[in-house]
Amino acid sequence: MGTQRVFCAVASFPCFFFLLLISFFSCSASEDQQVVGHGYNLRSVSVDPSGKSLTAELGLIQETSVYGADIPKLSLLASFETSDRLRVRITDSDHQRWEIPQHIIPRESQASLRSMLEADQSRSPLESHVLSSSGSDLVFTLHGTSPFTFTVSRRSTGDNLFDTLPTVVFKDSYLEISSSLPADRASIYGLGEHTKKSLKLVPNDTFTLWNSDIPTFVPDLNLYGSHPFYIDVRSSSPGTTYPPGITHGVLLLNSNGMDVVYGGSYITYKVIGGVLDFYFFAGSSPLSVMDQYTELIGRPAPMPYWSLGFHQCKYGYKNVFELEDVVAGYAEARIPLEVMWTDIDYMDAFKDFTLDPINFPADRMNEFVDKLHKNGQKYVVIIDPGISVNDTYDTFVRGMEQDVFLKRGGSYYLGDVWPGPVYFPDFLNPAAAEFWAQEIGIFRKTLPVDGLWVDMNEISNFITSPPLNSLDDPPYSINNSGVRRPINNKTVPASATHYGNVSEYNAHNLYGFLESRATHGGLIRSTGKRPFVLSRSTFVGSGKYAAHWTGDNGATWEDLGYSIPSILNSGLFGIPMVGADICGFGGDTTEELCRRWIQLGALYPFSRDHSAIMTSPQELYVWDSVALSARKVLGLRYRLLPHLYTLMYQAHVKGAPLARPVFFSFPEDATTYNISTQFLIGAGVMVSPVLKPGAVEVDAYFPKGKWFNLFNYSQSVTSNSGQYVTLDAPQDAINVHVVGGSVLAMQGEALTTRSARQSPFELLVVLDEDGTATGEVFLDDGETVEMAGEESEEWSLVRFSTETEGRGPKLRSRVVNGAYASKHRLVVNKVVILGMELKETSEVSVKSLGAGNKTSEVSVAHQNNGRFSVVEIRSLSLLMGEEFELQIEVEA
Ligand code: MIG
Repeated sequence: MGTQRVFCAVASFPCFFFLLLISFFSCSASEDQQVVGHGYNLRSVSVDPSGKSLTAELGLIQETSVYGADIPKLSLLASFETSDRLRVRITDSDHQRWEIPQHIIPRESQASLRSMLEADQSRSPLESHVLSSSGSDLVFTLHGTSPFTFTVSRRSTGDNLFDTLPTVVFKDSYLEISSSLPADRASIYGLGEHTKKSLKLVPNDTFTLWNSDIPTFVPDLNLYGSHPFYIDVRSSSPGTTYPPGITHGVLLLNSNGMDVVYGGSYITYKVIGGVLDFYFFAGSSPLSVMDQYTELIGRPAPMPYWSLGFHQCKYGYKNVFELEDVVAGYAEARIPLEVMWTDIDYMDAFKDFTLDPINFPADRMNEFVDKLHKNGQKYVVIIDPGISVNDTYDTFVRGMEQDVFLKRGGSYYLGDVWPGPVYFPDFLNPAAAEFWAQEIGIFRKTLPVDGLWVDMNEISNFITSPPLNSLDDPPYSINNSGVRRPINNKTVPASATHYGNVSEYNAHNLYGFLESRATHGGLIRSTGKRPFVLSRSTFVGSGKYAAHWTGDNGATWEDLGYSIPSILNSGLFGIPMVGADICGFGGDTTEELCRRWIQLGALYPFSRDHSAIMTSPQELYVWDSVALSARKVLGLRYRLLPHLYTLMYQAHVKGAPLARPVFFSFPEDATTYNISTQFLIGAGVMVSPVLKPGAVEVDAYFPKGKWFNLFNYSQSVTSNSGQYVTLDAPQDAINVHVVGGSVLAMQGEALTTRSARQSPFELLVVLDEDGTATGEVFLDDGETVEMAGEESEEWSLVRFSTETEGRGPKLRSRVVNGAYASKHRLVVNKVVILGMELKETSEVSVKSLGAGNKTSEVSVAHQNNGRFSVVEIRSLSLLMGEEFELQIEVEA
């Protein structure tokens, strides 16, 4: 193992690649045996008098011969937890099984289930049973008695959303359930984490969920996170009148390893433990599914304002001087750099919470971080879960004293990662979270880092330990690594035991979540501020605590393209703060690829350049042409910061992703369901990047609306019913368009978010065909732990709307909370209106009503043969915290 680690340390990328190749040749996939269960019959049903829940007893019809003994009696509970959320849970009637602890995803307890059933033995089986709560569009129906099936259907359309097959299998280590799907009308998204070329799932694919340190540059394999969640966007069925785009969500809340087979006309879950605990989210729009989903799993964490700035990282920065050089390189090139990062290189022998005394000495590092802070910049470092087993290492000694490490067979489990032999903190143990918070606190006294990056938390392990018991070798092999590799491969073995006697077998997929939570909590305790945690491994609900990056991509054009489905998926999983390593992690990038990548990456929610050790430099100033694009597109990003931050607020309060699939705003346009190469920022800004070498044009789809180029406000496309347009995309440009109907809050361009925030606001009002537009801005200090929390009044939310009647558009603001804006006297000094149709000779004047404004100077610029005009109103001084109206008057 030692030699392999040395090899990895020298060149991590080739190492992954090499190991992967080896594995393809040395293992062959075992047959995917199709179990056809005989199902269960319905023995009794009872409906709660409230009509909100139904329980049923199920009995095994006939044993099947593989994967162990069948469980004879099952209990089913269907309940409306809210009017938009239906839960269907099936488990063993007689024995308690592993379920995700309440402290991870708090939810309604099922303790009363058995007593309800036991209390009434007199019920007889029914032919069919329906649960439909008057407030809900979802209907649950039990069908048949032997075997039973169930459907979840939509009342308003009569559409079957989930329609189970009679072949349910329920064994100790193997559960299987299938639903048929309307192959021609269901568009499915989600089920991650995987690298896929297409955002929409393509039929006849198996989605394996088992957190693994497998690089992102290999498509289709199970990656770092597990999210057994999908959304299903339905096209209209022939003969019905309801519109396309009606969307629902389905979560199987289960942390065990699984294969999910999507066959187009069916979906099959093959799960190696836990219970069948389904949640159906009624939608009916993609955004309302996200609201309902994150209401259950937890709202995305607010991120500090600074984290929306640009980040630079590299594995292999050798010393503090190199860090200083990189920071200076950005300043000289006048490219925004908000956050400098350091990978494992800074540590003393790869020990967490230490500094290499030679290359990253504490005094010099403090000077460095201090200088960053004075300049409005931040510093983030990596930590790995494995704690070096070393009696002279204080963190290890304290961890031993506090007994926080993961065990196996009665002693601590010994893994092997960068520092060599390690123990892993068992984050299911509250004492481990406490230990972690303490260590973060102690380390931050040595060096006041602003955020933490938690890597390798799948858990990645350089060794595969031999099996100890049956947990290490379950009867059904999920398709780990695409070759049904053992679940113990390069991770902590399944037979390891966590706090509370929970097996790693059950908790494996939760580790990254738990480490993120502990790190988030530790940072709050140490800084008193809103934390920034970046985690590689994730699970359902990780967005509550962490941002995510897509892991080890390659510096290739394919990987540039994959980044779009990957970031959009993370948004669907409730982790909207996400990005891919800009310019590519593994291998040497090229000038052209890096240029196209920063054009796209400057518009990722989380925008960070990162690369592997030994790769050629790819900081944005390395090539002049890359620097030029960086200044241009990061310039737009920084001007859009108030808008991005408002999107963060919308993510936090209702789960809306920052980066969204195009169909999120245009669900009634079925062409958008297939788009994987464009995306939206928020509701109305569309990004159409170049993803191919040599290309200077891009074919972009424009859903219905008036679209304006956001860089120069030229009117680009009026799309009456949705159309493809070939756009110019010269080497230095990316196409970003804003659609009519939007009001965007913007500020000035700057090199840091701190100085951008000191500039006055500008409102960009983009009129739709009816002359209307809406938008909002959320403001606070960007670092208070809670966003718009109950104990603080120090925030603002202002809504804008424009209507056009008579002589011209009228823009008005509605202040939901003006406290923060008023206290800081935030001012709008410019309003730009796009989409008015003026003659060359038209005279435009402005009347302002309400707050604060005295004089204003109006200028009108005409573009596109005078058909669409850019009306710019300057020298305003409208107070953001008070309501105002601006009436634009046009004299023909
Ligand atoms: O074994 O810390 O995905 O971003 O640079 C590799 C070194 C460990 C993997 C992360 C990557 C990081 C690298 N890490």
